[in-house]
Order: sequence, then C-alpha cells, then structure tokens
Amino acid sequence: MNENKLKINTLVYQQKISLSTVNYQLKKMGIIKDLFKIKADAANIEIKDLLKEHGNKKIGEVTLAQIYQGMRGITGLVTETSLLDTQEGIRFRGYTIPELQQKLPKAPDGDQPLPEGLFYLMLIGELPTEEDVNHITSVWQRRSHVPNHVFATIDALPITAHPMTMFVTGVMALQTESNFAKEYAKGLNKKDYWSITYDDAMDLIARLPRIAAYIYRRKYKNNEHIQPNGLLDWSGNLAHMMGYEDESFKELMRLYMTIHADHEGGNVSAHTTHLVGSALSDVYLSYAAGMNGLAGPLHGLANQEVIKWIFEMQKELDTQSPTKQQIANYVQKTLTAGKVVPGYGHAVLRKTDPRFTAQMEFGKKHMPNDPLVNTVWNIYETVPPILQSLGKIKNPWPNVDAHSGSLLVHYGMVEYEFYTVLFSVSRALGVLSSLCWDRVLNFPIERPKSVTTAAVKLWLEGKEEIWE
Ligand code: AMX
Repeated sequence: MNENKLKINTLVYQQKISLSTVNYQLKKMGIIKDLFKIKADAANIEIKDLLKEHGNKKIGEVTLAQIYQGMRGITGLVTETSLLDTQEGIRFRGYTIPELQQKLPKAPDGDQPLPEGLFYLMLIGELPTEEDVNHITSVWQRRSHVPNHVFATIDALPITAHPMTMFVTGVMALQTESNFAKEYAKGLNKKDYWSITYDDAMDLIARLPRIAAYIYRRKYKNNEHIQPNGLLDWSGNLAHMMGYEDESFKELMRLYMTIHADHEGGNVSAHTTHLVGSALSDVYLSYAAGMNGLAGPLHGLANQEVIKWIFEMQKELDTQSPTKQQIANYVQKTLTAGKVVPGYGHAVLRKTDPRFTAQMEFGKKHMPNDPLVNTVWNIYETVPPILQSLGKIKNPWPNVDAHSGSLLVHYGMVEYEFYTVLFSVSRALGVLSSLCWDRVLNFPIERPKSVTTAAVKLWLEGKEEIWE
C-alpha cells in the first residue's frame, strides 16, 4: 500500500476526516477494492488496540460435554459479515432480512434486493448505492468467462453424478485460474495476500452462475445450453442460463441468493471455508471444501431432502394435498424410522427462521394457491408441536430449507437434487467476502487443541494437568 493510503487510513482512524468523505471520493472512482482496504486497515488498527487492552479477558468457559457435542455454544471464531441471534435470526452487518429487502437496491421493477448489494454490505460494512451495485454487476459480468476445460471436466463425470459432485468438481477444475496460487508459487509478499485473494474471490463469484447453469442444463435439459445475457444482473442471468425467463422467477433468485448467502461463521460451510483458507489455500480450494460440507444432509442438502420427503409423502398418501392429520401421521412414521424431519431444527436458532418467513411472504404474494406451497405451510403448523413433544429437540421450528424447494417447484424446477447447487452459488457471497476479511486481517492458521478420551480420564483422576 502506498504512503498516501496509509495516511488516509490513519486520519480516518483518528477521526480527523470522515469515512464518508473517503467513501465518496473512492466511490466516484468506482474502486470498491480500495475502499475495502481502507475499511480493513482501520479495522486492523482497532482490533490491535482492542486486543492490547482486553486480550486477556475471558469470554467463556468450556465444559467437557461441549467438546463431545459439536462444540455447541463455544465462541471460537471471528466472522465480520453477519451475526446470528438465537431468537431473531440472522443480521448481515446489523441489518435483518426485512431491512435488507427495504434498503438494498433492486432490479428495475423488482422488489427483492440484488445480492450484489448484500455482497457489498458484507465486504464494506455499509449499505451500497445503486451505482455501487451496478458496478459490481458489471464487474461480475466482465469476469464471468469459464474456460472450456471446466466444462470438459464436468462432462467427464457420469450423468448420474449428483449435481453437487459436478459443482465442486467444476470449481476444483477452475482452480487452475487462481492468481493467488500462481503468485504464491512465484513468491508473494504477505502484505499482498489480501489483494489477490480479493481478485480471485471476484472472479470465482462471477463464474459460479455459469457453472451451476451448465450442470442444470447438462443433467436435466438434454445438454442444451443457454448463453449468458450481458444485460442481466448476477441472479437474473443465472435464471436465464438455467432456462427460466419468468420475471417473478428472477425475483425469486434474487431473494434466494440474498437469504442463503451467510449465517455467521460457525456453520459447516462457512467454518470449513475459513478453516481451509487459514492454511493459505486459495479461494477455489477453500470454497470447494466448504461446499463439500454444504452437500451434507444435515446442512445444505436439507433443501433437497425436504422436497424428496414431501414428494414421498404425497406418493404414499396418493394426494397432492395431505391433511394436517395425514402430515402428523407421516411425521410420526419418519421419526419412528429413526430419521430426522428435514427442514426443521437448528444448531443455534430457537425460533422460526426469518429466511423461512421471507420465503413464505414471497409465496403469499406470487403463488398463494399453489398446493405444494400450501402443504409446506400446513407442515409448518403441524411439525413444531410434534417435535416439541419429544422433549429432546432444542428447536422445533423450520429453517430456511423447509420452504425453498416448494417455490422452485412452482416454476417447474422439480429436479430437487439440484437445489443445493443454488444454495452454494449464494453461499459464495458470504464465505468469500469473509475470506477476504480473513486475509486482510492476516488471521493465522486455525488449529484448536484436541484430546483423547484416555487423556480426559487421566485428567479426571487428577493425573494430568489441563492441556495447553
Ligand atoms: N427431526 C428429528 N430429530 C431431530 C430434528 C429433526 N428435525 N432436529 C434435531 N433432532 C434430534 C437430533 O438428531 C438429536 O437427537 P439425538 O439426541 O438422538 O442424537 C436431538 O434432536 C437434539 O438435537 P438438537 O440439539 O436439537 O440439534 P443439533 O444442534 O444437534 O442439530 C440440526 C441441528 C439442524 C442438524 C438438526 O436439527 C437436524 O438434523 N435437522 C434436520 C436437518 C436439517 O433441516 N438441516 C438443515 C439445517 C439448516 C442448514 O444448515 N441449511
């Protein structure tokens, strides 16, 4: 970084000039990357001061049970992009989903936020203008080229391969394009890590809709592909390349890409991306690792599991619209078979997921009489009391995945195995803006301590000290 920028940062930090003056100048030049660096430098100084003064303060205690139980409730990470409240759900840089729907720029004639704006918010920490969002759309358009070997690699997989397998394989094939990996191999100064990580992140996000749409058309639409439309926004273009031209489907994609983007840092996909990234693995390697986690049925694959479960229920009961009593019986059957009710429960949330509610509102506006969507609403009225009555489930309420598939089916996207790919495209916004922050704040390699049960027993017998 040059001396002038360092001076600006120091002045900003000392509050001698306002950030809005700097923002205004930089926005005028359209340099989001420089603005990010200025924000990050100010944050860096602040964190250093904070740690100098309070670094030894204890923020919690860890029980033996917690280390055997998925580290639930242990605060062990810093993720700047969003924060989850158990009762009210996710806030992105302080803004709830309804606030984002109100405050983020929208497509012409649209009423859902453009996810480009959410990316800006997560990265920069403040709301974007329409100009900022248009700028990101055009940058992602410009950078969206996917080299042919990526498609050839996907094509090498059998058509029966799961779309998530095709997706992460495609992302891994794209890793040949990582500038970070190339520059690191040549010998990269630590101070420049963040800059190339940022460029890689922008490239990868720009290219994901093309890869996702390619997989959809290859697997489900006779391998007949649709070229990108250079005039569309990121989500609108994804809808277009998948073959969905309905304006309200494009609106659904904008909502979908916004609400699935981030859910603070401890969930499997975000944490994995961060963890792998902490080894200085590039953006492609880190994101692919995270998405392998998203592909698990207890995490992002739950969206396909929900629709599969409802389709199976409809088939077994021979009706498109099961009654609440029939749903209750089917839930009991699922539980008796030792399976989870997909789309219900959460490791942190203790209320109905606001991402579920946002989708319910979309359904009420665009498809209030759709039988499948109504079944999802009937399930919502039926399942929580049943789960609650079991006494062991901490959160009987629906999560994001309980609703998403039914909206897609309404527009004809019945191929539920594809749903987690859509989730992945969206999740890139959160985990990659976070990875940019990890790099710019120079977070070290992650390496928590683990123990064996034998060591725990020795410690309980007083034969071993607490481990360092
Ligand atoms: N149906 C049946 N049983 C459930 C359940 C559900 N929906 N949710 C939790 N339970 C069970 C657990 O399996 C566990 O049983 P056990 O003690 O016999 O092992 C017990 O209730 C206690 O679990 P918990 O502390 O309430 O939940 P958790 O933090 O361990 O797990 C989650 C959270 C999401 C994995 C779990 O609720 C679940 O499996 N839900 C269904 C799958 C799902 O919808 N996943 C998507 C989550 C959101 C996302 O990441 N996209």
